[in-house]
Amino acid sequence: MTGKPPSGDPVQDAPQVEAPQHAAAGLPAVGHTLRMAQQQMGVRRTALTLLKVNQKDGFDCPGCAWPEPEHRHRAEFCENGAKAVAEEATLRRVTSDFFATHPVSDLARRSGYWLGQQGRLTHPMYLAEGADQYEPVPWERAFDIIADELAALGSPDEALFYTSGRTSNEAAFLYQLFAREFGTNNLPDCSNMCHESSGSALTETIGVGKGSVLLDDLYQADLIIVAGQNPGTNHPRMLSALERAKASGAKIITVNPLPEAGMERFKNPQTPKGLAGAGTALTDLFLQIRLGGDQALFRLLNKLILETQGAVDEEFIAEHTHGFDAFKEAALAADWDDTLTATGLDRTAIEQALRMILASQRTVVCWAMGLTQHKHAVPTIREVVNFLLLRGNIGRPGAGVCPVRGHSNVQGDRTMGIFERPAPAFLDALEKEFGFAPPRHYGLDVVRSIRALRDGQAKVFFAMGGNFVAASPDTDVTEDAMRRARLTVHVSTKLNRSHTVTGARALILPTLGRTERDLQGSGEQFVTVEDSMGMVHASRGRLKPASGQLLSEPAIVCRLARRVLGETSHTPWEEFEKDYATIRDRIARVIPGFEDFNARVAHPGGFTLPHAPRDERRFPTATGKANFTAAPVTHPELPEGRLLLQTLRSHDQYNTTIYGLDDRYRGIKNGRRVVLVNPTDADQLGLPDGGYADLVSEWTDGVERRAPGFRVVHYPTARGCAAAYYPETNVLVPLDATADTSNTPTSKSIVVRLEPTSPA
Ligand SMILES: Nc1nc2c(c(=O)[nH]1)N[C@H]1C(S)=C(S)[C@@H](COP(=O)(O)OP(=O)(O)OC[C@H]3O[C@@H](n4cnc5c(=O)[nH]c(N)nc54)[C@H](O)[C@@H]3O)O[C@H]1N2
Ligand SMILES: Nc1nc2c(c(=O)[nH]1)N[C@H]1C(S)=C(S)[C@@H](COP(=O)(O)OP(=O)(O)OC[C@H]3O[C@@H](n4cnc5c(=O)[nH]c(N)nc54)[C@H](O)[C@@H]3O)O[C@H]1N2
Ligand SMILES: [Mo]
Repeated sequence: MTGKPPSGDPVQDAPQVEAPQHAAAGLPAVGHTLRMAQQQMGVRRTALTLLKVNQKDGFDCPGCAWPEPEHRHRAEFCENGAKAVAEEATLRRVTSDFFATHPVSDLARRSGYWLGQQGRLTHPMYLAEGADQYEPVPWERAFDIIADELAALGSPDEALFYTSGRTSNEAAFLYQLFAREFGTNNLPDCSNMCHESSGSALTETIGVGKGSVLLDDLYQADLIIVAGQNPGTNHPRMLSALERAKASGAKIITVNPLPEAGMERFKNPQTPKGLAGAGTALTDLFLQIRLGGDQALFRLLNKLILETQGAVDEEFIAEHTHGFDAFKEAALAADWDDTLTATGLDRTAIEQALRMILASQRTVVCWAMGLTQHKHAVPTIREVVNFLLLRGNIGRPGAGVCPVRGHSNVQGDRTMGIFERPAPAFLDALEKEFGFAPPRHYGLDVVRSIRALRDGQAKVFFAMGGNFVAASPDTDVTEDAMRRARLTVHVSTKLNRSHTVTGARALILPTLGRTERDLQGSGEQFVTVEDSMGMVHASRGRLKPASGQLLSEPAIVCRLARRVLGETSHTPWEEFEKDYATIRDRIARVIPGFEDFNARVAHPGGFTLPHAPRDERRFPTATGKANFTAAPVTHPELPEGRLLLQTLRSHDQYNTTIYGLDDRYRGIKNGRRVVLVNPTDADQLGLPDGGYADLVSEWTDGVERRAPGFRVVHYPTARGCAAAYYPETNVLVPLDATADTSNTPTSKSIVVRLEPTSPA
């Protein structure tokens, strides 16, 4: 199986390599931001737009889910937030004419970068069966096409309703309501590939699948451990919070196979010292761990804590936890040598970490994809919970779990019911409020949806945002599966790969972005989002929409629901479309924590959702207590001559949206097909720096998956590990390689061999 690099592309992927940097942001970031923004938006629009990002009367940055501080700077955004905004607020347009000159067969040869660079989608487009060209279609006809295909299904479970995490609370609530009135819980979402492991582990152990800290907790912490996360690129505003925490005396331990510039030093572009000076050193102790070694590390640390006199919080354990004895027995069995093998760390580094941990009265652990995308991701995160419970680090100021979410409203979408395995209480509330019987059996997640398409069990694929075929694992398998659908529909702002790999028929439905004014029957609307720390606030777009033809996401769902469900639905879809406040009134009645929603969200800055473990040290788990767990410790096995590959983000991309071809902090320029390899490993494997290699993944199904033509870069990553960018490497991730319990693709641990080749 081969994922060929796209040809016929004006962009040449010709990587140049410099030494990696050791500090993030500062003046170069500001220059970079303005340059990229102005290319897309021009000078005036750049100034107008960027000043509204994350202001109390402005729109929520579509960049990431990091919360807004109470005291905001006039420019409360970051380089990568600005790129996300520019990508949406661009003045470039993909009109109906564009599709007339670019048949699908042409678009399918283009790179994701090229597709995204064409600009905003302006008109609903339809690809008829057997056709090679999208044609403009009136909205009503588009809804007819969808309704016809849905009506032809043997069962509602043959339809899939995917969501990416930018969708607002209002749109997400309506979307899941529509899917369930239609009769299915098939609501796969990007979370299935992202923080599902965090949700699984936290729900089981503390009873709430979300983080338990607020920004103030970070400022009050004595110790912050950042494991498996690269905030300098993916959550740049987190660096300001870490800087402030350090100023109040916090220590930081970074756990990562890569030395990431953002965690080394931060030059805050919002302060004169940060702009021009040396900035703040963030990391006090860097643990350069091997991929997948985190469970072993935390298990050993737990043993060492248990063996230290007076180190565990006995009162907390006795009063609030369950399962301590079994956990203690397992933890005491942890072995130094096994841990050193699994982690690649040396003993003194772990002992130093232990001293910092014991010296801290208030510890926070932050993590992202480096922990969630492994086979043993769920037990790894459970071990982090064990670690925090041991010293009572949950439910008091300055302490707790902090899974840092990705998409700007991915957490809110889940709160709104975008979940293939909804809780019975949620369905009960929906049933009571809307007077229909929602389906009670579980629906399909992302990986199961792909299998269902592949096996002909699902026939209609509808996506509320995202880029499913590029973001999903096993690109060739996923693309073949998608081609077997009867109908594929994408509600999108920008052109992407998923519009070119279609079912027999396909629709592109262009929608408003966060930055744009949303005018409906009752006047100008706002929407709401929930950030990574459970804060809910309003988001108001100000820009003129990219085209007069765009419909908002809530409007699309309302019109679709009316057309598909007709008389059978007693839900006031028309009223919802006219006035989003009426949607919020219903959310308030269905979802706990949203009581009096409209009044509370009118408050500048919004409100914080309740979180029982954080607020009252109450743990709504099956045992009624916080659960210690005692899973066996594992780590990825690496056969001789192989490397463990992680697939990660460059500094110039937002998931499958490629902003540019540089990864500034890692010293990579003008290309994305690079593989970072430890120099000692590279020498042993006969891979010179600057040479080229195919990446070949080896999986138990015996199929060899190949990503050709990567430039080898000798790079200071942990031994045995390699790194390359996603989505190019998704071709290597087997569909069946998923995390236990959460079913998340193991995008951070793929066994590969590197086959030297000549440059493409
Ligand atoms: N600019 C920008 N911002 C984004 C995104 C984007 O693409 N671009 N994506 C958004 C989304 S959806 C998400 S989910 C987040 C993702 O945010 P991150 O999780 O920071 O994203 P990744 O690039 O996948 O980086 C994973 C980090 O974990 C480390 N790592 C990998 N494996 C391991 C491991 O086994 N153990 C440890 N300890 N570390 C490991 C990697 O070296 C890397 O530093 O960012 C969000 N924000
Ligand atoms: N190998 C590998 N694979 C991964 C990952 C990895 O680390 N490695 N990370 C995984 C993670 S964490 C995630 S979250 C997923 C991301 O998966 P997705 O969320 O599906 O992918 P995105 O690239 O974020 O989606 C980008 C598209 O969203 C559309 N869009 C942007 N804004 C809006 C909007 O406001 N409304 C609508 N309707 N559409 C909009 C645009 O058309 C754009 O092309 O990928 C996962 N895949
Ligand atoms: Mo994500």
